[in-house]
Amino acid sequence: MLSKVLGRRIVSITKGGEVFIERELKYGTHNYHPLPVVLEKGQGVHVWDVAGKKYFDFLAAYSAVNQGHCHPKITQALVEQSQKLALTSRAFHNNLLGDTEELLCKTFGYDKVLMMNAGTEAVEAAVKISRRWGYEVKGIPPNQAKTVFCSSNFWGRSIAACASSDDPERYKNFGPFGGMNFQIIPYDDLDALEPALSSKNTAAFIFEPIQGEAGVVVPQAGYLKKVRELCSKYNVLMVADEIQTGIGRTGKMLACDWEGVRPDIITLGKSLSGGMMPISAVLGDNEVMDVLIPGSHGSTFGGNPLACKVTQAALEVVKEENLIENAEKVGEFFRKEMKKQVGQFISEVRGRGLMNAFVIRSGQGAWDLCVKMAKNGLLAKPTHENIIRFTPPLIITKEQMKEALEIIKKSVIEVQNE
Ligand code: IF1
Repeated sequence: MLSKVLGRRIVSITKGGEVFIERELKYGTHNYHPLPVVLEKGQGVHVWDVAGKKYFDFLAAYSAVNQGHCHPKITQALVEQSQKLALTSRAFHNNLLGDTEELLCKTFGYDKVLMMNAGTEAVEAAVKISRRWGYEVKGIPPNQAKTVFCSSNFWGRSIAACASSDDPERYKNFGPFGGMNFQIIPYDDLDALEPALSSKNTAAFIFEPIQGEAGVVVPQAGYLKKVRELCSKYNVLMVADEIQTGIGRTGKMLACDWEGVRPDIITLGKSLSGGMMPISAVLGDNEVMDVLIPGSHGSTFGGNPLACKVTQAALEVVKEENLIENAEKVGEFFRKEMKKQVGQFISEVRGRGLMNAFVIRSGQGAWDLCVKMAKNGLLAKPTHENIIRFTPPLIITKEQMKEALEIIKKSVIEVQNE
């Protein structure tokens, strides 16, 4: 069945999916261009569409579902706590917040944590904290603090996130952005880093240890170490956005662990809740985090009892099920197998742990391949015209990965023959 909404022809991969897609197009803003599948169920590494077709989920909600869909332990935490106490606001104490904060601090090795909701809010808070630290600890003159970001960064769609982006899709016609004093330097470029950090009003360098939206861009070996070195040398806060790379995704707890580097601030989100709800966090030591005093920051939902219980369960699952080791091992296997495919069609396979991508040599065709893979039972999403990202849940077994690789290989052959 084909139909048209606002001149757009709808072709659904999911049998009978058109009616759902049409309704979204009619009543929802058109701020996404999803693959035309309509999902209704998820379990572990799989999702099912409304017609009952089963797919491997190789997006895992942009790494929010590291623990797998509807993990029984996290689901149970959510259900039980939602029947007891979901939200108090921070106007009162609750019996779970302190425990959860302690767990987060001890797990990641920092003095203090700020719990928020969306990842964007965590990075936004890190910008505020580092600016205030700049004025009150470093001694930057009022309203002069500079924050340094990288080209092709992605941390959300708030006004500050748009202001720090060099991608017109993010900022076009959303201005003005004047007065933020954000500087954008090339990613993975040590020559650009030192001049930006040495300027005396620089408060923070905010970056992704592996860039996600940019296409799973892994910096050269030694980059993270050098960032640490230069941040320390010039008394600039090193802020690692680990919202996508953190919690085991790259085969270490944090991507910064690959170079044994400890940032001054880290931001976490996504799989901190195993995908159950938006939960994010900012972690740092007292000297930095103590700039927040009553009234300076907060949110209605941040640190709510439901989020606390879910966070505890989500982190326990990562540990109990050895997801970090599994990500490293199965990720290595994925890259080894995919690298055999490098040739006429695929030019490069890159990534760490289970955060991987391949590049299509011709510079286009990622969308068509994703449609083909979906038809063959595997969901992944292009980033740019020619890059496909593969980020399955970290619970994926080697056997499941073998099965998934067959689908990917078969789909690559099929699109080439069309
Ligand atoms: C969308 C990409 C992933 C993030 C990092 C902060 C945030 C994100 C490193 C903000 C969010 C998302 C959001 C999603 C698409 C997506 C994405 F394709 F854009 F690059 F994951 F790969 N820092 N990433 O990656 O977190 O507020 O969304 O919870 O469409 O916005 P959020």
